[in-house]
Amino acid sequence: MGFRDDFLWGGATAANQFEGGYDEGGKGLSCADMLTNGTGSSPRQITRTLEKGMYYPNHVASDFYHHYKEDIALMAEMGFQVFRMSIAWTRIYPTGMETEPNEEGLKFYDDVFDELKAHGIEPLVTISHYELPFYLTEHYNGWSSRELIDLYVKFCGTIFRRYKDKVKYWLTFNEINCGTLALGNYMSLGILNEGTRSFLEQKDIPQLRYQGMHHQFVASAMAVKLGHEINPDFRIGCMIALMPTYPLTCHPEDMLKFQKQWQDINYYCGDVMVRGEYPHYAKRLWAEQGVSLEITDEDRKILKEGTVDFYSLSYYQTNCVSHSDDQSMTGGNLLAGVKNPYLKASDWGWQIDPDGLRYTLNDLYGRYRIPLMIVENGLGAYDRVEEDGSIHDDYRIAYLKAHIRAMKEAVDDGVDLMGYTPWGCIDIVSASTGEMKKRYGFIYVDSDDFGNGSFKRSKKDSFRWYRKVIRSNGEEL
Ligand code: BGP
Repeated sequence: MGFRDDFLWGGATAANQFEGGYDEGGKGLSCADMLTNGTGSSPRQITRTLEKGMYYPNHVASDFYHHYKEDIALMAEMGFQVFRMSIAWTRIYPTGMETEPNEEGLKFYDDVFDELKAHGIEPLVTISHYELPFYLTEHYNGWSSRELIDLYVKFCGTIFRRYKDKVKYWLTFNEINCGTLALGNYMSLGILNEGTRSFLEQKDIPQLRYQGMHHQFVASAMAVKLGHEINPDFRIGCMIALMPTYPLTCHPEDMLKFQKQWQDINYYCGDVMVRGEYPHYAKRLWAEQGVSLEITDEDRKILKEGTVDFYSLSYYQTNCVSHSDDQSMTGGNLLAGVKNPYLKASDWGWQIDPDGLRYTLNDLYGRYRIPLMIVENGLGAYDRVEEDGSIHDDYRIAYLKAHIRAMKEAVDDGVDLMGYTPWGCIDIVSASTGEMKKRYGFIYVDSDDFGNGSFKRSKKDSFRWYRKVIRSNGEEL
C-alpha cells in the first residue's frame, strides 16, 4: 500500500502572486495588478487606475519572471516531478480582446516549459488563477458577461495549440467555487460592482455572481472539449477550494447546516464540472439567493460534453458550523467559521486539521470516482532567518508531515490520489492580504511586504526534508 509509483510530487504557485514583471514583455494589467497591499487592520483596496503612493505587491511578487532558471533548478534539486504554475492571461492577450496573441508572452512560457523539461519536471498549468485582464472587468464587468466565454476559449485555444507537446496537465479555473462567496466577485470573477473599493467588503449582486459562475462552467467545458481535440492525451481538471466544516454539536440543525454548507460551497461547482449538470439542490440555492439564471439548451449540452478528467483541490483547514450565532469564530481560506475546540490554528487563525483531509478525500472520491489531486496545501507562517542564514521551519515540516500521513491513510482507504503540490513552494505574495511575510515555501525569498530585499533564494530546513519525502515516495516522513 502507499502512494502509487507514478505519484506526482511537486509544488504550486500562481503567476499573479509569483511572477512579477507586471509591465514587462508586453503584458497588460490584470485584476490582481490593481490590488494594493493590506495591513493588519486594513484590507487590500481595489483601484481602477494605478495610483502613486500606493503599493501593489503583485507587480514584483517573487520576481520569477527574472529568476525562473534558478527557481526551477532548486525545484529539481528537491526532486520535483511536477510544478503547478499559471499562465498570466494578460501576457498572452494584454486586454483579452486582441485578435493576435503577444509573441513575447508566449515565448516566456516556452522558455519556462523548456527549462522544466530539461530538469524532468512536468508542468501542471492553471489557465486562469485570479488574474483576469482588468480591461474585461472595466468593459464587461468580468464574468457576469457571456462575452467572456469566447474570449477565454480563444485564450485556451492559443495556449493549447502552442504548448500541446509541452504541457499535459491543465486546470481550467483556480478555486472556481470562490464565486459562491461574495469575496469571489472580484477575485475569481473579475466583477467590480459600483461602490466596491475594498477587497473583503465587496458590493454583492448574487445574480451577477451566479450567472458569472455559469459562464465559467460553460467556458471550462468548452475548453475541455477543445483541449481533447487538440491533444487527446491532455488531462484537464477542475480546481475546487475545499472549505470543510463539521457540525459543532449533534443538534439536528447543526447537521442540516453542515450538509447545506457542503452542498452550496464545496460541491456546487464540482458537481457541475464532474457530472455535467446542476445538482438537485441548485434550484433551492438560487431561490434563496434571489437569482434566476440564463441557461440555454446549448449550454446544458456543452456542460455534459465537457466534463473534467480529474478533480483537483486546495485544502488548508477546517471550521465548524452551528445553528447558534453565539459562537467564537476563527479565520480560514476564503471563509471564516466557528472555532473547533479540538484544533490548533496557524498564526492567521486557520485551524490545522490533517484528519479532515482524510475525511475530505474519502468524501470526494466516493462522490465522483475520478482521480483526485491536492494542488494546494500548506502552512502560512512567519519565518525567521538566523544569523548564519538558516531557517528552521519545523512548524511547517510538522504540518506537511501530518497532512501527508493523512493522504496516505486516504490512499489506503482506497482513494485514487494522483499527486501533491504544496502551495507557495517558493515564498510568494499572499492572495488574501498581499503580504510577503505570510510564507509557505520550502525556499525563502528575501523580500518584505513592500518589495524591499535582494530577492535572493535560500533553502529552509523543510527543503531538505521534502527532498527526502519525494525520494522515498512519501515513505520517509
Ligand atoms: C488559495 C489561492 C491561492 C493562495 C492560497 C493561500 O485560496 O488559490 O492563490 O493564495 O489560497 O491563501 P493566502 O495567500 O491568503 O494565505
